[in-house]
Amino acid sequence: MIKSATQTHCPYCALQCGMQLIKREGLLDLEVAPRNFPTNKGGLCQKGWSATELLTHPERLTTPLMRDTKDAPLRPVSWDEALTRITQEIQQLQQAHGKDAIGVFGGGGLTNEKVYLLGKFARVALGTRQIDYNGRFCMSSAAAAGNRAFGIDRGMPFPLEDIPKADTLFLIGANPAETMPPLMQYFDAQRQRGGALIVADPRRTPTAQSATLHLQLTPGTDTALLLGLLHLILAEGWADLDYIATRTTGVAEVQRTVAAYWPERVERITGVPTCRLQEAARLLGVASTAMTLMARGAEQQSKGVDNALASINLMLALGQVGKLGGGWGTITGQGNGQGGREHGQKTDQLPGYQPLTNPQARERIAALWGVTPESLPQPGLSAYELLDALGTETGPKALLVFGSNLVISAPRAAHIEAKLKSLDLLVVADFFLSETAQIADIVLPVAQWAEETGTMTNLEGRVLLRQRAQLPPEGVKTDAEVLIALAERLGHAERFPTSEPEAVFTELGQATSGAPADYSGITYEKIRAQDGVFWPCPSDDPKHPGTPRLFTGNFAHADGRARFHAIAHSASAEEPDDAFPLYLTTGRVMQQYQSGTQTRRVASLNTTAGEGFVELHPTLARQFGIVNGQSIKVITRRGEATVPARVTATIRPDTIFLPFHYAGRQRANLLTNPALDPTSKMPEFKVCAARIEPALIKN
Ligand SMILES: Nc1nc2c(c(=O)[nH]1)N[C@H]1C(S)=C(S)[C@@H](COP(=O)(O)OP(=O)(O)OC[C@H]3O[C@@H](n4cnc5c(=O)[nH]c(N)nc54)[C@H](O)[C@@H]3O)O[C@H]1N2
Ligand SMILES: Nc1nc2c(c(=O)[nH]1)N[C@H]1C(S)=C(S)[C@@H](COP(=O)(O)OP(=O)(O)OC[C@H]3O[C@@H](n4cnc5c(=O)[nH]c(N)nc54)[C@H](O)[C@@H]3O)O[C@H]1N2
Ligand code: SF4
Ligand SMILES: [Mo]
Repeated sequence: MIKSATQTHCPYCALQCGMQLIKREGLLDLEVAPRNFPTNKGGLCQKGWSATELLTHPERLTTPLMRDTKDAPLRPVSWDEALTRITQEIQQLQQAHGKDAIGVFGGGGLTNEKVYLLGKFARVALGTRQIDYNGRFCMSSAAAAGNRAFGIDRGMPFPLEDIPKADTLFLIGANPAETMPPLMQYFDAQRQRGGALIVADPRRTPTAQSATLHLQLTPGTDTALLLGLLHLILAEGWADLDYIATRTTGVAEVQRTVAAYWPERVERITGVPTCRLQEAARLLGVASTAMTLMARGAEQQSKGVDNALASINLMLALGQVGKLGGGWGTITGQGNGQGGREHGQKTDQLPGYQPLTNPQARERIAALWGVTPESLPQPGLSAYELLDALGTETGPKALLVFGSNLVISAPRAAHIEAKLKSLDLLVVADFFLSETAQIADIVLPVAQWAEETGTMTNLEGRVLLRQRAQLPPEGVKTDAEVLIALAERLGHAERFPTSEPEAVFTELGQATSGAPADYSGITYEKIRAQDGVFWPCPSDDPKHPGTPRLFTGNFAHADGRARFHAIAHSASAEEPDDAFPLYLTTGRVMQQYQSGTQTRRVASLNTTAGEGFVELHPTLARQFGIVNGQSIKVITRRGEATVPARVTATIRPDTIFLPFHYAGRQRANLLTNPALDPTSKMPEFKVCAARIEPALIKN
């Protein structure tokens, strides 16, 4: 007998598939059932289907853990003991070194309510400028480009239902067949309508295999490819001159720069044959509707912002942005990757996408929070810079981590692991003993997605409601309860009156009223009634339905026009040479999620994808006498990893690929280069130089 059926969403990626959680009489485990939600339409991937296994997992943390000295093991303690020690250490460190001695690291998997509370906690209860989050490693390049070109960043400025309306669809550095399987139904519908799909990826991924045209470019050469396409489109007269004249500025400079990217030159840089480049330009140029979707392949580079801007230039030149079935978007990654970058856990930002440096925004938010504008800190360091500064003379001496497993996911991970270990105090809130929690001084056990309510903003900018299906296990608190308890102990009880999600959401709405990401007209009731509400949704009209499509009339810049950006191709921060002759790139497999804390604990996922690997081309394998399955050492200037070889003709012969989900010696981030994009501060996860050799011992 069914006791309850809760309408909610998956705990993992930004598609935030709708699902139901069924509780049956006499059974402990919740059961996942389909839900006819407008985005996934009942579909879920393997990760979504198996998500409830983690609620009752035997390794679930149900009591705070603490170590008394750096060498002592973690031991169970009461909440009171854990919170008292955290409070005392924070106060001592701030007394000795100033407010910025405490750092906070958030995550794009946290609900909007938690993101909002975390940002407020850092600025008000801690008074520190040192807060940033893992979305910096995920969405920051596309976000910066959207802001510069359109005046606002909403990953997809249109709903998913527009995808099938594109005559030509261009996917750049995205592998949704593995990273968002239910999304593929939109691509299938687009193909069935007779549309063309172009995929730019150094690997012939399952996504590329379904494409009309695959551009198998050299890692790190996206800008050159995109400039080459624009060169051809302008030369062939396929640009929309009316649109350019009435809706954009800055094209002249772009015309000058792309002149230097003739097809043969672009072929030399990218390895993409001229005939394929010409075919791609034609498919885009003659289409009446063309849409570009980009993801981490082109964004996680030291020139990720340039790559995104170059692809926006292309869609602007074709007059596609703001057209139904056309446009430019990025495929946001983490569950709340979109909302996570809007509500104040970014170091330079107040809720609603308001700059922390803007005097009017500071004044408004300070008034709402009951503090003076002067007391709000200024921006601090970006994620990698913050981690790199830990334990230094001027850097934070303590770090509170909510929703990230940095020992696995940060670039140059061995260095970051050493930095984390050098801290006076490392606090990690998690539901499992992640690799980062394992080295913490204090670990706080928190509730999982099915045990708390809160909103998430999906990849389309649609604000959704996750609803609690059952209470957390005894001994476990929600992240919000932890933040409120700490704020109280730090003497700020009156400014943090509640951890109750709906009340926090109302405050978040007030904080964002009139801001770019305006949530003030959104309520839990409206989300339930409408299957989600697209921001902006201002409160001046209580019936405001939200805004599924942006840019149909105007862009968000003051003059209403989009900006072209003149860009030249530049090399990646580290190119192959004699000592490190191969390109190394990294990414994902279908069965594992991110740092793997969750999915490596799900038996059905881990039996098929429980181990890391390095993909390499048969030609390369022959050259080194390597056979499939053999243990391989992959070496870069940062370190070495040991993984089994996966020999496959789907990868370029000059490139190797490692998934980043695995721990220990299989960690891809032992190898990666933390070179940062100058604007977005995104690390170059997708390109560095490597060499390989057979490993003597097994990994
Ligand atoms: N199964 C699964 N799904 C996930 C996640 C997960 O961990 N596992 N994570 C979620 C999150 S947070 C994110 S951000 C998204 C990421 O989703 P995607 O961006 O689709 O995933 P990635 O595998 O990181 O990268 C995509 C592709 O970029 C290619 N690539 C590598 N280098 C280059 C390059 O120089 N240029 C170009 N054009 N392409 C390149 C890779 O070969 C890869 O196929 O997935 C989300 N969904
Ligand atoms: N080499 C390489 N490295 C990469 C990437 C790549 O493509 N290549 N991709 C980057 C990208 S796009 C991303 S998004 C990052 C992601 O990497 P991480 O930031 O490590 O992300 P997760 O693995 O999702 O980490 C979330 C951790 O928080 C816990 N957690 C989940 N939800 C909550 C919650 O609500 N509250 C609390 N307190 N804890 C929670 C999980 O159990 C897990 O331990 O990795 C980046 N690193
Ligand atoms: S695609 Fe993403 S949101 Fe949907 S079930 Fe899979 S992991 Fe969950
Ligand atoms: Mo991500």
